[in-house]
Amino acid sequence: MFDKILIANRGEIALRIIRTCHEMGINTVAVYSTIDRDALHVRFADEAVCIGPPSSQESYLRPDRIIAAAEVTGVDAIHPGYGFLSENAEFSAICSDHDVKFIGPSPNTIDLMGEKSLAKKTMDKAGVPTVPGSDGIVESVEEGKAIADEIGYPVMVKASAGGGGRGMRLVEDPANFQRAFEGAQSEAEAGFGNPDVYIEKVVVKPRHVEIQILGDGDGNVIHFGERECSIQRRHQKLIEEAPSPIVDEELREEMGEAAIRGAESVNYEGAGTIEFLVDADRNFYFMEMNTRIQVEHPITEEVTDCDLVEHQIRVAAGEPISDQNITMDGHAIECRINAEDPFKNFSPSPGTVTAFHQPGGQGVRVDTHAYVNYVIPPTYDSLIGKLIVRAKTREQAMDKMKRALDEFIVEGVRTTIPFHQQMMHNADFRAGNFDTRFLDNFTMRPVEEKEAA
Ligand code: MV4
Repeated sequence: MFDKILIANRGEIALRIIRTCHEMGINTVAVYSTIDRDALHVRFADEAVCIGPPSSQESYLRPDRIIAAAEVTGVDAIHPGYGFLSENAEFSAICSDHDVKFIGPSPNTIDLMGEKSLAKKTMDKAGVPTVPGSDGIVESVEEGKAIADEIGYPVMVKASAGGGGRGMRLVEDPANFQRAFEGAQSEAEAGFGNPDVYIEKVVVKPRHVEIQILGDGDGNVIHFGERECSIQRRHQKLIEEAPSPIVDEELREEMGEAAIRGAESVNYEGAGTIEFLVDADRNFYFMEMNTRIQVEHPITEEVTDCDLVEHQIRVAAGEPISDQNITMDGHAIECRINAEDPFKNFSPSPGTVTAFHQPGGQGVRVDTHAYVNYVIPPTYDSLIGKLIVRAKTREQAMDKMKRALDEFIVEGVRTTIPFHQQMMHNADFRAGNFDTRFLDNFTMRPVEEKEAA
């Protein structure tokens, strides 16, 4: 097992990783930018190294500075968390060049899954259901139009280097095809330096259901059931839950088997997520694979009673997967608490947290790096905490979430807490009646302010 791990991240996920390391008796090294010098990950790690100014480009995204910190402190491994360098194949390769274990998949696997069209082909070959569409990259408008005519409109033009909703165009009819196709190509070129696009039939009113997997790099893969990304806004997830209200034991087994086939076909190592679109008839189709630990991993931990970060560390250290019999029990929900104003289009609300009280009680978990007088920098993402509840049933979990949200006090900045309170009372959400477009038809009900903020 490793003696010392460097955490190449900040915020709640850095704390999350440090916690598991310390439970495993592993020493930790934090890295931080100058604006994070008072952050809790710096305080809770055994050692900390400053890696640059606030800009991510000059700090958390600098492989050279992170490797220098790793060499100075003599770590065995680097945990990248999510975001930043977590899905950067080059960084994974640089780590292995410096004899530091990257806790995650190989550079080849990261590259393969990052190239969405190739990832889809790989999954298709492994027998994972995919959405009908082009066989890989489409080179010209004429070729694209012919494919669209064959599969039928509406179609989706997707950037192969994109993902998470970036570089995607919906085309309703042939008259709009050329504009959408060329628009997607130039957006992809501008955004990712790669104009490649591919085409798929549109899955209407899809739901986003993903399977958590873990591979040991020797062809053994297990799954931890599904999560549903219930409520999202402009591809930003706000509420996730496990299990999905539309997945029963039979569908779980089918999707789990498909995810395992896909991951085994690439000898997957580490934790990963296979994302599916699920249509109204509960057909499921591969969408993307994430090669990192995800923000919403705690809901899976709560219903499977596993520590996914511990699993990541153990497979990275070369241990075989021990837990072969994972089952889901109960229901977990996560609400993302962002420093954003839900009454003002979720506009960012950085600043000083003047009061902070987090909820507790049975079945309540808060993963956060915030504290009283913490200054939320405007520099990074707006996530300041995750409120996770777990109960026997979905209904009880929603009621517990309501209660926990009522106890959550954050003053000095606006947060998404009022949004979540309204969602927990929303009849459609409560009935499990939603899809990925739910928020298109939702506006916040204005509420009386208890007090001026
Ligand atoms: C789709 C789709 C419908 N049909 N593909 C959005 C994120 C990117 N990973 C893929 N996305 C979608 N792909 C086909 N063939 C609808 C979406 C989509 C979506 C998916 C998951 C969660 C939220 C979404 C919001 C809008 C569109």
